[in-house]
Amino acid sequence: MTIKRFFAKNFPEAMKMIKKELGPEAIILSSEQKPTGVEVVAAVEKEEPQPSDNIVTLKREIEQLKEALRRLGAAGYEFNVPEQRRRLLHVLKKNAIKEEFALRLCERCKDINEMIALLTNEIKAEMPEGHQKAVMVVGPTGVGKTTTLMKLVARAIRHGSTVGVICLDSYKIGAVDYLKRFCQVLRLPFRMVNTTEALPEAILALSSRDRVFIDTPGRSPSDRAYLKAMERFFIEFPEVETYLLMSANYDWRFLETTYQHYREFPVSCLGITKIDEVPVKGHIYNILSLYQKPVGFLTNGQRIPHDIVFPDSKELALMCLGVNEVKGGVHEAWA
Ligand SMILES: Nc1nc2c(ncn2[C@@H]2O[C@H](COP(=O)(O)OP(=O)(O)O)[C@@H](O)[C@H]2O)c(=O)[nH]1
Ligand SMILES: [Mg+2]
Repeated sequence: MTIKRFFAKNFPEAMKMIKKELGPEAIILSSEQKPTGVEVVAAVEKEEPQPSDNIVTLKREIEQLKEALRRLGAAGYEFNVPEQRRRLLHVLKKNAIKEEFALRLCERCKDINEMIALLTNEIKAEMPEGHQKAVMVVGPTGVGKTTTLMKLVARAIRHGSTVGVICLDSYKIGAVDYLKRFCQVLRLPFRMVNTTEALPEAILALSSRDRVFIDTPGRSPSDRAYLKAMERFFIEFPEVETYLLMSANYDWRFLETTYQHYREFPVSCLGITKIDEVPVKGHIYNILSLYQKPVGFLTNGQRIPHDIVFPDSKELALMCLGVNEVKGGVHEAWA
């Protein structure tokens, strides 16, 4: 409905204006005599133009096209993958293997057995223990360095080695105390150092031990000064083995950021922590594809010394694919 107010000298003139502007169907809603003339409010019911059937059909088709494009986008490159490999791709993605890695893997295999063989070959599992006397555990804050170090110390003792412990982590008071008590109970020599520069001396002081484990600060990977000091240490003291810890529950963006910070470190192996906290294990593949380093061990819980495992390449491949191998070579998740 259109409503409009008109002013005219008299009523007949107002009606003329109304008819001209609103047409013959206009109705008068009110009129009022004013000192200078008359004020009339008139209205007309104007029909909204209805879209023709063709336009309705066209609109619907456009919506359908938009939806098809949206789905095409969401499915990514999958449309280029031959039918028989789509299932492989779906399972890789379901297990959280990053899409670009999943596609590259699917291009190279046509069934699950080939995929297991490929991953087994690609994933290097290697625990470089015993090659060097000193082992340093590095990684982002809260990744599990101190906890893992205690698990590794307990294991070394079980294997008959004499062990010393150095702590460079003076920032997390509680965590240091815990490590200190752990060493007291096991009667292990324990040294606390506040700077990277003091590390070589502390390592030398423990040179009578078979193995020396070094815990490092829980600092943010964006702490450039700390990272630079560590890089200098590695240049001056190259005979230290470095285990870089990454948590299985890190998202890809965080992994990429940490990679920028730790890639200058001479990493001997990766330790992937908190695999008990993720429902699927493809993250392991993502982490090692990024770092291109062997996996030394996985940690799967908070219990010291129990929750640490040393899987081989095939076990890691099966884990990443979410496959349980059962008798006769049938793979449960794929049966
Ligand atoms: N669920 C789970 N928690 C872990 C694991 N490893 C360490 N944690 C926990 O993660 C938290 C941080 O560990 P901490 O060793 O202090 O990390 P740091 O800051 O890197 O030394 C603690 O609560 C640990 O008990 C693991 O494999 N699984
Ligand atoms: Mg710590």
